[in-house]
Amino acid sequence: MQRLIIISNRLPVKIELKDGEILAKKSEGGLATGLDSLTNNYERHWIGWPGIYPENKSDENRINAFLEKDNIYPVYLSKELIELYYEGYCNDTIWPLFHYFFVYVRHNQMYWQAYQEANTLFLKKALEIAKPDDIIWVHDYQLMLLPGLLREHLPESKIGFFLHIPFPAYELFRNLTSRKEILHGLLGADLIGFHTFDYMRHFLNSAYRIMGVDTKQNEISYDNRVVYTDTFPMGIAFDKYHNAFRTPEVMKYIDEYQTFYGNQKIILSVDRLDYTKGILHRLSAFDMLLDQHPEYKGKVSLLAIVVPSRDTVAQYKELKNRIDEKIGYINGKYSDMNWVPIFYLYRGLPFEPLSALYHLSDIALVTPLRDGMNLVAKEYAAAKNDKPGVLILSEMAGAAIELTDAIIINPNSIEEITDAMHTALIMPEEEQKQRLEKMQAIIRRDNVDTWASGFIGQLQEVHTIRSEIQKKIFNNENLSELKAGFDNAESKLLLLDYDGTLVPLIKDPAKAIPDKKLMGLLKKLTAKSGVTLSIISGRDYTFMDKYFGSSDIELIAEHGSFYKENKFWVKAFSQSDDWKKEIYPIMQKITDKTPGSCIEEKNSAIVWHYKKCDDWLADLREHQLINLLVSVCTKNNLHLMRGNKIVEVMVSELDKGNAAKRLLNKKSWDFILAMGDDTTDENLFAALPEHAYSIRIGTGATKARFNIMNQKAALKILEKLAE
Ligand code: GDG
Repeated sequence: MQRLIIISNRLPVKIELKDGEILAKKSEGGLATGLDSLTNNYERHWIGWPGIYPENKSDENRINAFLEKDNIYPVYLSKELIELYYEGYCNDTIWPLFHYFFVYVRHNQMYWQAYQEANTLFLKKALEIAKPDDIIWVHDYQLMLLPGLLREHLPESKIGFFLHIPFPAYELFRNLTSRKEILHGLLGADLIGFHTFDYMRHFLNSAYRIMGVDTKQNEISYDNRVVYTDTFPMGIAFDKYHNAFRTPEVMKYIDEYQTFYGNQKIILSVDRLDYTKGILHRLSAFDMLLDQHPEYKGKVSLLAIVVPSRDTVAQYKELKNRIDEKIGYINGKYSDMNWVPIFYLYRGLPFEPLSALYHLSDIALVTPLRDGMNLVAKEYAAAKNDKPGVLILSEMAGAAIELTDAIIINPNSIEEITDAMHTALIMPEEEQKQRLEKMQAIIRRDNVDTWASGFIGQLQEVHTIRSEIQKKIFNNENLSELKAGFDNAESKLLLLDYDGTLVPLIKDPAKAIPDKKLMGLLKKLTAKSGVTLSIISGRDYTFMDKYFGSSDIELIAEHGSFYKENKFWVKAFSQSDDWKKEIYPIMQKITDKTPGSCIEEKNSAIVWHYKKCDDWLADLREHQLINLLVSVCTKNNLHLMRGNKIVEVMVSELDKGNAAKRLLNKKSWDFILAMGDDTTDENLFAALPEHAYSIRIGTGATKARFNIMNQKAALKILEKLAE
């Protein structure tokens, strides 16, 4: 069975030692539930921190043996490391930054060192457990360096990463001093998952701007690999929450609470103690509701459950004090002998009483200032059955993208939250039911099982694509075969592209001129007996003539519009230049609006270059330019082409394939090799006979027989032939 290794900061169990005895407390978290559903198809293993500091090796060994039965492998972290790595870098730097609480962010070199150290400890454990064919799925912001570390040691492995919290906008993320290292770490994965499209967009933008990587839709080319990103909104175990009210344990609580609250309307609020959850804003809104609508006094109560969390961190302690104070203030202001406005629990509740409260509450008030997803919102909507209710949901929670039938509010506006509570309190039951039905259909379909299997399924697919690419990668065996074929052949034709093949692609094409080493290599090759070497380029013939005019190389310029024969350049097309008068002003207009872009005019083409431009702006202008050009090109029978950071309009009779035919048909060649890196080279590859070698530089989809990783590798092949 395929092995699946989950790595998360916390294990799905918390270990305690009581009088020498090992106690394991199972966590009910969404992640553990979602992964349970995969156990039919995968052998699940789990690596993480067990939440305990064993005092000696023998305790460690006993805990290890106890957990290993369930394929669970603990990573032990010292108290000091937890302080600096978890409470420090994770919760004092990353958490506030990624949730847009910029003023709370603390940059501390010791935190960062501890974060690296902790990630390395997780790596060590993973290397003990993982086998080459395993799927490795790393979770969340505590382990963002781990995919990169794993990739160094297990280059061929299937590695996925899922971020449970938001990924912030570039303008915020760029402030992180270790931003490059974090991005490098994440880019070690094959697939990076986010809850929403916005988080993914922010990540792609940061990767592009900070690492200068090429991004194409949801793909990133990095380190000779393609990294995929996608959205997987996390769901819940729908049936568990939907059917809970039928179980005797939950029924017992429902009866108990119903008797206690009577006809009172209950507004429920459940969160971990966290400044991101907007608890204080929510309390202010409830204060305003009672102030503006005194008719609710004695009839409506807020039940605030705050689950203790991170309360050793200063900001959390302060938040706790302010919540206590505010609740005291509101209760003091409005309470009478028979009624309390706010019931306040500073503790977590077991599943059964919580489900009973979901079932009974008239409103759930879920108003985080920022939240990756928020599962409480989904749980409340799922738990509703015969008794309806209204979900008030912050637009800043990932869940708001899916649950559009909630009352969506801006959590910063006390007035909006207040109005929403009033709207919910007077909403007809029929409307409540309709809204719930629509939300339940979504939560039932996109549940936690589909989330987990969707991610793993896509990771497998991505890996299959990678293996397909890998199969086409030109390897040493292919090189030996190529060399033998070349040496044994009598007549040999080499068809070589220029930019991106013989010279690297650089921002300023004028500077991409052949150096001495390249000229020496080409000379050596052309001097070999039986060799015809041709450079087929998109460059104009003046450039080609300047650098290669005096050599024995067969020159083809402007994608085949001109070729050199018997020392003279021959024009290979019949169209007049009239079309240029229409095309040029269109390109000029777009160039004027796009700093860094420029126009290149050739004899048979006009090219708009945008290599030096900002990607986002270039993308916009490219679309605008193509829209403007399409009808003019059709009318004038011109070819409109998108190349590598260029848009080119050219006379339509020509392409590199047609151009090569003149040489291909000259004689029956024993050996043919064609190499190129751009879309224009695809026509060349398609025109070759079956026995020819064709190699595409880069990992893009191609008609060529092989791919090679980069331009340097292309030169190495030519050097081998020249030996
Ligand atoms: C992170 C992201 C993202 C809470 N109180 C009790 C209790 N809970 C359970 C809820 C829910 C879970 O805890 C909380 O999940 P959230 O999604 O609301 O928030 P985070 O813990 O901050 O989780 C978040 C999530 O990861 C998943 O990707 O949605 O945005 O911040 O399941 O039911 N459970 C019980 N008693 C409680 O008192 N039994």
